[in-house]
Amino acid sequence: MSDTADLLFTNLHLATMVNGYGEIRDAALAVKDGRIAWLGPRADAPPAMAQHDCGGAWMTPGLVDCHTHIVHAGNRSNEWEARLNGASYEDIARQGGGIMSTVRATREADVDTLLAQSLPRVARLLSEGVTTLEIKSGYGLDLASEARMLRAARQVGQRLPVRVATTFLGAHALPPEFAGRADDYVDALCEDMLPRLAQEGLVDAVDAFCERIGFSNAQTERMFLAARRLGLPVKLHAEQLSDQQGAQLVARFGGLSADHLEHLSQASIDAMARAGTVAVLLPGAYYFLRETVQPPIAALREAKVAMAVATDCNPGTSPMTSLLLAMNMACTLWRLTPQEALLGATAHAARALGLQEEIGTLEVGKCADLALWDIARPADLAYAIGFNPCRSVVNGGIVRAAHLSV
Ligand code: DI6
Ligand code: FE
Repeated sequence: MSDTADLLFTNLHLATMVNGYGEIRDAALAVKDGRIAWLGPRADAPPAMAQHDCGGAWMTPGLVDCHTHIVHAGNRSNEWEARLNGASYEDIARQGGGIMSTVRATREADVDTLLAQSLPRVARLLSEGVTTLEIKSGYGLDLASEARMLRAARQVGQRLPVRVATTFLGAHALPPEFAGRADDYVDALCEDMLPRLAQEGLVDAVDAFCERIGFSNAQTERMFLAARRLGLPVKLHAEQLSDQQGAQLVARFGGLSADHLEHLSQASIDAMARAGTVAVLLPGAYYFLRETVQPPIAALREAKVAMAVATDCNPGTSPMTSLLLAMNMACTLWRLTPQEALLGATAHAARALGLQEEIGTLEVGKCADLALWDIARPADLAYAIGFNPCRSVVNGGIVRAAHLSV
């Protein structure tokens, strides 16, 4: 076996995302067997079977959207419009609206219908250089419907050039058949649904919605214990609407991430820092809900908690399929630096999925999941609003056009 690389990307600048941007100008990057085999100054490039002239583009790690509910059926623009025309929350709830309308639509959808509705959203994300995508269940809320969501999520990764990490979010809302019996529902999740779905290989991580209107800390802890019994990592929707100290709970379990975090306390920040739990920031939901309490960015930065940025793509609170826009919002609304935003969509997002050994930075040995951009400098990725400078994308060493038709 020769040491000659399969493919050499030349005439480009690298943002390796190791120690900040980790810029290497006038660089080259070699791929062998789908992995990064070498990177450095163009003048030192090794021989390769083929060359790809990048025309002076910038290359970053492929982007990672580490928090989405992108597989679901139906949409809630009707409710959104009704509210903007003066309907109250109660009016909408009385007409069966809100999260339960998505649950009804998702329960009625077979896997092909879920895919038909979800693939265009995913394709939109992938056109912006996303190469890894987390997809949560949580709009089925019964075994068969949660299984369909997770099977559809796995199929997204077979139908489109993207690595998919699945998360079981059965503890997202209380299904109507368990009204008034939340503990019985959590029993069903822990003892029946999660073990079966994990057995089928459908679950990479376990999440819950820990909130006054969601699940209690005690119920969340039972989910985490069930996950631990199955050897699955945990993450948590925490401190989105109020401080429940959910982030401390997920940190105590060595969780991958705590997500949302607008109402995060200093004690929880300290617990996350000690545990290495990533703070996943979701500015789309903050924007769409017109929230006013910002996550404590300066304190997270001070405590050296890794911050990720994701779309939270969902029909109720963040109907968003642009990770670049989420990065812009994190900078504009919350004062992340453009470098933090890009780390948040690459290296730190990979950590939030436990995939930091495989993806998230440009380093020898990592998977060759890459994005090429027609930009002047890395900050341009968070700067522009509604502009997509992605020139092409590389999945495991295979080059594809940025735009995909599904
Ligand atoms: N937090 C949210 O913002 C979404 N889920 C969650 O746990 C809302 C989901 C929806 O309204 O459909
Ligand atoms: Fe979410």
